Amino acid sequence: NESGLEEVNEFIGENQPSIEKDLYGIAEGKNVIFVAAESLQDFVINETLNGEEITPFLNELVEESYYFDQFYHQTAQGKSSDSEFLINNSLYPLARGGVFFSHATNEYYALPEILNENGYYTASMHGNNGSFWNRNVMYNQFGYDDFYTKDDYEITEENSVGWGLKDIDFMEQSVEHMLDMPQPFEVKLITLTNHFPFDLDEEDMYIDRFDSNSNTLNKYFPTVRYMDESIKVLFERLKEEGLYEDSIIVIYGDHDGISSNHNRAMGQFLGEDVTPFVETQLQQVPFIIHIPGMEGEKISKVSGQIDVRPTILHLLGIEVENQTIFGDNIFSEDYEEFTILRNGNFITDEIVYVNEVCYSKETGEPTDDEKCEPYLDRVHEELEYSDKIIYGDLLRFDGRNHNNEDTDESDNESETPD
Ligand code: GP9
Repeated sequence: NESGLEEVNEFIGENQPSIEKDLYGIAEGKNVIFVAAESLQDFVINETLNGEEITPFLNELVEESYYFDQFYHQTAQGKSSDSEFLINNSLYPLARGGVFFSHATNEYYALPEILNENGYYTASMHGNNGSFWNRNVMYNQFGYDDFYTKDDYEITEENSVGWGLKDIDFMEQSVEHMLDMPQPFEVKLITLTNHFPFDLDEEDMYIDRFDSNSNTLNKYFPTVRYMDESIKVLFERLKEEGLYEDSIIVIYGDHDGISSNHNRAMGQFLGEDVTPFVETQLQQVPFIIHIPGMEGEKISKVSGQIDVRPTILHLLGIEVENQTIFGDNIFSEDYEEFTILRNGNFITDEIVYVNEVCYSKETGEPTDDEKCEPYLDRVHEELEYSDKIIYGDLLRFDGRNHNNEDTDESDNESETPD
């Protein structure tokens, strides 16, 4: 009921996104191009395998972008779809199941809808079925103007691998579509090639596989390298078509690609045992904001996907009053380094709490429980309030949500990727 929303908003209280004047509105009116980097974890950035860079393009890019190197994914079983939920709503996904399936007809007040209200055309783009993760249903509630799916791309046997259209071809064809879009636009490019089981054609292998007892980890590096190349192609094509200068490009890793089943092999790559502490650090994914003409900077604040929306809206100079959200603008001086993972683990600038053990970040060793205790109630409450919004469909009382009836629903069979 309505009082449920009031209670949540009371809890959120002053936790409205804070303003840091320097960067406010710096990207006003620009196109926003999100790249959802499938399974991209942060440990590959600035790393080599057999002396070769794994992500040469991203390594260059982070030098001339805002690069958040302590940024965590906060997804659960809904994987890629959970990351979309977080980024568009600044709410937590559910602990079990996928909110894209269980609560796809709820009312939301999502980022595309806010951007629509501010004169943007919005679209999500994916070289696979529109029904994966029930996106074609959920997107109606997010307010996307259009959803480009495999029917909008030229897909052949030659330009496909694994799960569908190869990322380089996807980038090239997506830029073609962008040329027909009204500006400013917000698009989300959902990449695919770096998806388990990380299959790749020989001709696309820019680096060799790793050599360990995990075939999955071994194959991960060449597909990451391929995705890196596809992002380079995206930048080149945007420049060639004159779209680059008027766009900001926002790249985020959607979730981990290498699960704890591969800890031994991962330990071999990292040169250290994958303890629960290290495993939590491995949940870091890259978050890169590239604004043409700006130098950017490395920002080592602990942060997460829940912060993406307020951070981007801040750069665009779009203020939204009384938002029911749990993230904050990472650029702000008041930003609190306190990131909650969906399983209840959490990270601050000093500690990492994993499976009820409190670790010192400095040593990676267990430390006094007292250091973690002050946060425990907040973790519990924040996740619970976010769940209440979803279970109670509380945003229907917000009054600002308008369903978008135009999104393509022709492909209505829902599928999970697993
Ligand atoms: C499916 C793709 C992959 O369309 O986005 O989803 P994932 O398995 O990574 O959640």
